[in-house]
Amino acid sequence: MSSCTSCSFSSSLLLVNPPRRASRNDISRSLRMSLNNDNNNSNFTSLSLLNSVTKLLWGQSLPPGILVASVRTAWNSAWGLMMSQLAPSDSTGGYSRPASKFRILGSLSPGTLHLYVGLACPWAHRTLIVRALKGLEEAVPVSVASPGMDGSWEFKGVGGAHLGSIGPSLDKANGCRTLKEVYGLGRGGYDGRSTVPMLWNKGLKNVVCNESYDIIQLFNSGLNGVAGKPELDLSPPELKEEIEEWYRIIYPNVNNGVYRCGFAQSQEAYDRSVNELFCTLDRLEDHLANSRYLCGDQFTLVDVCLFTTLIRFDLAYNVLFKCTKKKLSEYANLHAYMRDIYQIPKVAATCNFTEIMDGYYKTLFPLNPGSIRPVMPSTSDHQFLYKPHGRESLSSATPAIFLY
Ligand SMILES: N[C@@H](CCC(=O)N[C@@H](CS)C(=O)NCC(=O)O)C(=O)O
Repeated sequence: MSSCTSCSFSSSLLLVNPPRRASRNDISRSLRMSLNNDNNNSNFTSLSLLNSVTKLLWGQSLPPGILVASVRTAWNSAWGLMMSQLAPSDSTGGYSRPASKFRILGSLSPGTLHLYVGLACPWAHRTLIVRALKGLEEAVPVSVASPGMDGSWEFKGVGGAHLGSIGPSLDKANGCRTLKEVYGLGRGGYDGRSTVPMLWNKGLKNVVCNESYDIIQLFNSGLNGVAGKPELDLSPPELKEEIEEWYRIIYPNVNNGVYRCGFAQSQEAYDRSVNELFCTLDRLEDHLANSRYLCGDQFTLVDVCLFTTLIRFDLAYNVLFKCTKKKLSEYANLHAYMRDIYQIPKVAATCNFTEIMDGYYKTLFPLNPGSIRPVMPSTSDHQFLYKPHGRESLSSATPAIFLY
């Protein structure tokens, strides 16, 4: 007979010992024991205290009604408080992403740049892809941060590469322990959000930019003097308008759209976001039936922006952000398009699935309090992503990305 976890949970709640009155000595002995047991692990102290008091007052467990009602009230209040600070919302409970503080203004001296990224982050992933495709690895060295327990970025240098992909590192430019410390080194200090990607000027010891869209434009055309592939243009003048048009669609509805689903703080806000996300995916699915990339035959910056969300979709957003209407693997054209991009030389090495899954399921604590990481879907597996995509036939000529 198979056992059902929900049944065993509720039956354990019903195992209530007959209550007995606890003496003052009982309570103080129990509290002392619980504190001694927890000396090495302060995280569990309050939980053990609660357990001890509960056992003395009610036996093995709290009456189920009191337990559920009190945990629900405490959890809802804590969740509301955390979400209001981590994921600011508008008056309808919809997620409202804070604007990036550091934008690129004017020209830069290339010899002094250093890039900070985190591998779970789709915005940072954009910069790693364009850096690799343009051959900027030597000109713009990179430090790879990992998520810390409190959700901020730290340099631990451990975690490792996944199937030959890039892995976490220490801070190679400033030797800092956290990204917050690096931001703080900048002129005038800084106490705001310390986000990745972040481009740092080593000579001036200053933050240059922390907006991914600015950074990928700079990498594409602003550093050609030091790029290994200066001829490759991922935003050619004749496609600029079309690229911007697509970006105006995919940024709010897909790139930020998945976050709007996951960070929604009301049913109404979630319903609106999930509807806009899937309507846009349906539209992209139709478009990609006859077009190899978003702007026809040419792979551009807007494909990079779409790719970094798609590659995380079934791994994280489908489950954790409740983007559940469909899996990406159910969209034949979008999934093949994603595989096509994954197979462009150097792109696969920028995708670290272990870091992506750990980053989302273990760090976004308010959305996954138990930190349990689900099993990876087989359609997101490296071998599956290398299967033939059959999209060459949609190109009338060899795309520029394969020429240089
Ligand atoms: N608009 C920014 C967004 C960057 C961003 O939100 N990065 C997240 C990781 S996915 C981050 O570093 N969050 C840390 C924090 O908010 O403290 C961009 O596109 O570069």
